Amino acid sequence: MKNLAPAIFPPNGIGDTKPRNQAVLDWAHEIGKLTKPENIFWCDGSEREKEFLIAESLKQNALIKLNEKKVPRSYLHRSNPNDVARVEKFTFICTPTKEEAGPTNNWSEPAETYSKLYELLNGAMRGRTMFVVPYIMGPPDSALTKVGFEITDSKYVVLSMRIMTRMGKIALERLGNDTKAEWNRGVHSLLDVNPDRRFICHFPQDNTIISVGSGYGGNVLLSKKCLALRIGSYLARKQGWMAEHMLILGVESPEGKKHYVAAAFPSACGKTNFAMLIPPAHFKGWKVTTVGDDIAWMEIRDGRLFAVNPENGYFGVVPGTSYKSNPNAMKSIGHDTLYTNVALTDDGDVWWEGRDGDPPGHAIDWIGNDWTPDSKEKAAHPNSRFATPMRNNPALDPDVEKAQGVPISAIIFGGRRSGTVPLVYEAFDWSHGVYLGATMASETTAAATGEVGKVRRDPMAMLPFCGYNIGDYFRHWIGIGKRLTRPPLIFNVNWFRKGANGKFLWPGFGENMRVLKWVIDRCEQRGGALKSPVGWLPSPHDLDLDGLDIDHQCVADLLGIDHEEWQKELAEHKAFFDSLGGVVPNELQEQREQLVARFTE
Ligand code: OXD
Ligand code: MN
Repeated sequence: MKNLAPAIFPPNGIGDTKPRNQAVLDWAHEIGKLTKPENIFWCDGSEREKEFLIAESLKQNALIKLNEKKVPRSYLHRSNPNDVARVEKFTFICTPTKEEAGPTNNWSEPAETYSKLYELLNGAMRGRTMFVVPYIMGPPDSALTKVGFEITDSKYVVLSMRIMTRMGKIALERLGNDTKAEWNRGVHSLLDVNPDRRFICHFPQDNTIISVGSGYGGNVLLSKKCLALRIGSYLARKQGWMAEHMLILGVESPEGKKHYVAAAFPSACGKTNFAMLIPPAHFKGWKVTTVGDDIAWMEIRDGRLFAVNPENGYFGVVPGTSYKSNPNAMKSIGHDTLYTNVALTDDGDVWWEGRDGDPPGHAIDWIGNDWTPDSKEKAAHPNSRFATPMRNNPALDPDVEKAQGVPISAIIFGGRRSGTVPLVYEAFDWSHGVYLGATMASETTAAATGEVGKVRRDPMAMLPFCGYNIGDYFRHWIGIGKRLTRPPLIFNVNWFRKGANGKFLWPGFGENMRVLKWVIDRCEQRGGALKSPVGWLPSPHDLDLDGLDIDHQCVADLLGIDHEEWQKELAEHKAFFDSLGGVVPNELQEQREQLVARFTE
């Protein structure tokens, strides 16, 4: 096997912070015996460690240093072209029975899967360094926070984990010496980055993840999709909390009244943009702040939902990011950022499709080939990414580290739908809201391999991330609602509706503040709405559209409910529930029947 990650040899004082917890040591020893690395590097999260890893990565061409004046302290990594997105086909939930994984997951028997993976891992780190990365997910003092360890043979993974998690000594301290304490075991090896040997396997009962054959963030930063969502959702159900694919933002009015909102949109549907929204000039005095851009962990306190962002950084899609679409993201990724698969300009800057200004006359594309504006290929891969510390965000919420999290006033579901679904509407109550989440759908994007642009049902944006039976997941949502005395209001949004001419009807980006404002008005019990079969709909004058160049017909089209389209939609809801083979709880079947009935009233 070609050695894709030759060993590195740290000087004394780097790479030698061994954990004291015997359970961790035993596990690392076992994985070392199996993978047979040249040496073991125990990470501590220090600056010295980072400098050393960067220097070695530069020597091995795993990173390219960017122009220090243009993007200080930032680097470019190019992945293998066969390895640019999450691979849902090769992602498995390995529960003792297939029923526990449910109809929406690939299932594989745990014992057989362990033995297949151990065979692949046998000797896989020969000539490589095995890194042991301790990290926590969640604010340092939160009760929701979890400890994880990731073993990897990739320096890029270690450097990314430094950005995306609170990594190093902080985790060793949090775990302590208790050999019975809960912590996640993550093993990752690049192997030879061959799609035929690419498996992302989760063993929820063992709190264990094994990922082989990939170097792409969503498959290998095991803290994120694997722990915080798949294993996280399994633990959350068992322990009575929620792990969701949601951004969290704060909205503060000019009078200083603040609400927090969580929103679930599928991958690459604008969660990062929404979380960093800058209100348009018309909303003078309003402020939006970011708690998180991808994942929310929520628990019930005083009858309310409180949320924390388990992550420490943003792993966002680069193409389309600009001062027009997301100025705060542009400021965030202007320094201390690790880019993957964007283009490199001749002056050592980065470039991507959709960046402000003219394209460069010449660049090196994401694969490493010459590129000019006349090239047929894209300069940056459509799923090229940035990893940037959340502290780079000028709009970071001041309570992002708060142990108890932030109280959630509203939950928003949304997808990318060119037709049928109105710009915004509100559920009648929690159960109806769960139905909105359970039936949401979106056109697929480049964040996962497969066909792009195909409408698929993606319940709560968790289809690729729910680590157990989706029917039980729906039941968990309904059960949470019963425990809430002050539940958040639930909404559905669709920024992507198109008119007859095929053009988007809604300007999106910062203008989404107008929809957010209506959501907040509803939370404050002052926003107007009309009862429709699908839920509470704003009438055009309930939305603050002052100063927006949009004609009446556009607004009517955005908010319209086309009964014919909805008949099709209702049939699709039924087909989706039927496809799940009897796991859908009665409450949601009843919601569907009520929705059908409302259309005949
Ligand atoms: C992500 C994803 O990277 O959802 O956040 O794919
Ligand atoms: Mn995501």
